[in-house]
Amino acid sequence: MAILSPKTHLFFFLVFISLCFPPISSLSTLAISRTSNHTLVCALISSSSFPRESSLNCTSFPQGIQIPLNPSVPFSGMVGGIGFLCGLTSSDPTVMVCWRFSNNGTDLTYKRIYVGPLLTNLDSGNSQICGIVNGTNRLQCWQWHEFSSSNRSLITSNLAVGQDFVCGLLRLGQIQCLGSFRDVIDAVPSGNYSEIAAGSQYACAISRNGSLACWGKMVGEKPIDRFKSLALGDTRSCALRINGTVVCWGENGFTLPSSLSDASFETLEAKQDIFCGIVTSNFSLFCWGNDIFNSNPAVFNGVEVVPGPCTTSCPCSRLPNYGRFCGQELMICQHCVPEFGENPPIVSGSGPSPPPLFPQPTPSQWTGSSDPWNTRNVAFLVVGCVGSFMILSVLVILFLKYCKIRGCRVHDSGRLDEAGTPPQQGSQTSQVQDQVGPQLPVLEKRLNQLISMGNGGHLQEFSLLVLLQVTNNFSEEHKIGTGSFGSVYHATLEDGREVAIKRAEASASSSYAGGSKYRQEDKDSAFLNELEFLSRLNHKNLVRLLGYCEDNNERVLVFEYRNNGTLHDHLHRLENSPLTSWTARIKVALNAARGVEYLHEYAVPTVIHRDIKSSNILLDTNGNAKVSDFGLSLLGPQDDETHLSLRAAGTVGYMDPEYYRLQQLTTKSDVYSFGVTMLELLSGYKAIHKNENGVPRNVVDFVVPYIVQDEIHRVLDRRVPPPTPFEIEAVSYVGYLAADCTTLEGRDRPTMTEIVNNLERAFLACLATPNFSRSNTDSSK
Ligand SMILES: *[C@@H]1O[C@H](CO)[C@@H](O)[C@H](O)[C@H]1NC(C)=O
Ligand SMILES: *[C@@H]1O[C@H](CO)[C@@H](O)[C@H](O)[C@H]1NC(C)=O
Ligand SMILES: *[C@@H]1O[C@H](CO)[C@@H](O)[C@H](O)[C@H]1NC(C)=O
Ligand SMILES: *[C@@H]1O[C@H](CO)[C@@H](O)[C@H](O)[C@H]1NC(C)=O
Ligand SMILES: *[C@@H]1O[C@H](CO)[C@@H](O)[C@H](O)[C@H]1NC(C)=O
Ligand SMILES: *[C@@H]1O[C@H](CO)[C@@H](O)[C@H](O)[C@H]1NC(C)=O
Ligand SMILES: *[C@@H]1O[C@H](CO)[C@@H](O)[C@H](O)[C@H]1NC(C)=O
Ligand SMILES: *[C@@H]1O[C@H](CO)[C@@H](O)[C@H](O)[C@H]1NC(C)=O
Ligand SMILES: CC(=O)N[C@H]1CO[C@H](CO)[C@@H](O)[C@@H]1O
Repeated sequence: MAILSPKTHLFFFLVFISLCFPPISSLSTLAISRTSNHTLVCALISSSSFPRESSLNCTSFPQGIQIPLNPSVPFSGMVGGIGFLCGLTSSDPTVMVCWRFSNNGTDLTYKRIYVGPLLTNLDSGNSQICGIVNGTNRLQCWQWHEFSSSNRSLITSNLAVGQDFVCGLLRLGQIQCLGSFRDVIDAVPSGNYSEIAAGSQYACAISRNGSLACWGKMVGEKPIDRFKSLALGDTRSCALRINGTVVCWGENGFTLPSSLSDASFETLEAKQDIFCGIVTSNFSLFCWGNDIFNSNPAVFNGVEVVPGPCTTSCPCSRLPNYGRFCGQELMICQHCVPEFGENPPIVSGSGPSPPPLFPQPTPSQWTGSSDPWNTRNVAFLVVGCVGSFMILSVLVILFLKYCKIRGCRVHDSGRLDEAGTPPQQGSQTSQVQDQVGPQLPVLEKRLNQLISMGNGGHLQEFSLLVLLQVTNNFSEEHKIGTGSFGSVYHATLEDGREVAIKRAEASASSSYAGGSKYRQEDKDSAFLNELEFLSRLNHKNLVRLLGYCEDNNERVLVFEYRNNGTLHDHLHRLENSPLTSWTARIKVALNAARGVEYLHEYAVPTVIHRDIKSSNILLDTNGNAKVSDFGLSLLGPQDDETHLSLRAAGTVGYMDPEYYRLQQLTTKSDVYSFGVTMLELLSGYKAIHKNENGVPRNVVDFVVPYIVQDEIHRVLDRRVPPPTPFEIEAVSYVGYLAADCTTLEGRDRPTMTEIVNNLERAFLACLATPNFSRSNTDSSK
């Protein structure tokens, strides 16, 4: 067996630790770019429109530099340096685009320097940019050859890039610096830190007790106080006190302009000699450092700048009322602040040893000493990780035990009736019922398997009584749609979850019951087999199956439900359609295509959706799309040959003519329906609609001829402003793609993977004007 060096051990332990705790995002929502004569200040401006995504806005001081930005491309962060600005899109995959400009801003070039997974951290010095890739925690730098990705950076947060060095914090708060600038690399202080920043030739960090440590070639005296954030330039520095006010120091007695000395800031940014900050009270942006700004520091006054990146978790507190900046389930973090009252303001040097000041992030409490490789720490971490896993396991076991005793599922009312036991009054309101009736062994076994699979907590059996109650006996006012297999009802469960309940047509179930050559147990087992399979489909662009209800005559599936409307509603029903840009529409198509691709390519066995249409694509408030209604074949008649259905399922207008003709169902049938949906997205016409003379018309017959003659502009949805120069190529590209999808012969249509790749390309093309988009995706030049 190979003997691993302590360093290797350490590496693996830290990899292990990073898997245990998700990375902390530190992107910046404002950036400063400099040229010798200009300062360009860029910020994410919050938008109130749907989808709720912020737009990047840049202002040049004095006027001159103009970055051509597509207003409908959402950005999540940005960095600036000398003669460049880079923005990180909030799309998936994440794209980083950079603009370079000459001194007077005229010589603008554009380059896409990164396409890939999310970057959790991004920072730039005057000329170098580094980021941390989500998932692997790999450090990636651009324009910096010695930092190959093979270098073992363990930095997980607070990336800080200076001139020829990069520093950051490790998981437990220790500092790591890499690079060739020895003044900084060789003087890294030990201890626990909550934030770090880099100037061009020095760095400062805020220790867990709020005091400041600086090393390298700093100009001026560091102030004595307690701080929560920093911004460092070339020879000037500013720091954010814990009460939100700013103090500055540096060359020639640099100080904060007195007009800002009382203002409370949320966050700061610096480049060379210019500093900017977002004011806490109204999120306006103020800058200082040269004559232009000092005389009028308000840059975006009265305009709300997004005060921080939207992220999934925070190490300390989160900003109140972040909802208007971020979509669902995202939040904006605040800088970590040492607790008040614990420590008197710092008397430098000695003092009582600091009490643990950070109640929230558990990892920090495990930091034992300044030696990051301390075995005790690692042991604690291992115990922590293993411990939480064990707690989880114990919970699962307890849950299973509980279920065994209490019975977490309800027998269908049919059998209860047969057993002559009337349903109890109280049982109607609860999915957990005490009654355990006579059991079908097969059913029991399969259910136990389902529950013990680990999906157990996810897939729930609902009692018919409960479903009847929440839908008021499947009443009309709960009905939200009728699909090929039955009706869909909207309801709110007792626990507050909103669900879509899909119930098979009585006719379907009777035809199902009619084919009585199988024993009931076999049919139940087949149903559960399929359910088990569906419950394992898990993709962010697929609506999640929550549970089911199975009864002699009832087959019901329960799905998650987000009441933000279907694509059909957004295109045809809502008065002022919120899908107001071509970029947003292409994004919806891309999202939906990814969901269908998952069904076709990654589900084993392959799932053919059979009923793709705009009303089966749900949108959330961020303009993300989820495909619903897959697996509804469960609710249809059961045939011996699943792929050779006699009753062609689907919706008129979307149905593959080849499937209709040959009764041969393949994944290419879904591709056809998806193509119709894309035509709908582009033209705004329903799949079947009436022309000017009131004659019904098919969107394929009407729109495709224009597309193939390169005249798509004549049939584009008028409710969306004409494509911007950024979007023109992308829109016609998507048009051709939709035309390909709707060709008559299935074998001539692209696969869903090809569609996803093409839509991705189209979406990326929306990021830049054609003139600038010729560069490739080379990533480390
Ligand atoms: C940027 O913001 C200014 C006001 O601060 C506004 O006039 C301008 O239209 C915005 N530009 C873009 C592209 O949104
Ligand atoms: C830049 O500023 C210098 C003086 O600082 C001036 O001589 C030069 O003309 C300026 N260039 C432009 C393009 O404004
Ligand atoms: C900007 O600078 C470039 C050279 O860097 C020069 O060719 C161009 O004429 C300048 N434009 C203006 C408007 O000053
Ligand atoms: C980041 O990586 C983690 C772990 O690999 C993953 O669970 C998460 O979904 C990723 N986040 C994004 C936004 O890609
Ligand atoms: C680091 O933090 C731990 C607990 O939070 C503390 O015991 C230890 O003294 C700290 N180390 C330094 C150098 O401050
Ligand atoms: C913030 O704290 C500093 C000293 O730490 C103090 O001088 C200043 O008055 C305080 N400002 C406010 C607004 O509390
Ligand atoms: C925002 O707050 C700052 C500082 O408190 C103030 O100077 C500025 O006038 C405010 N702006 C608006 C538009 O209220
Ligand atoms: C705060 O922490 C730093 C380093 O972690 C230490 O040098 C300093 O003495 C501490 N200050 C107080 C007041 O505990
Ligand atoms: C900054 C740093 O440590 N760079 C190193 C990265 O790795 C290569 C070899 O893989 C070294 O040559 C660099 O010095």
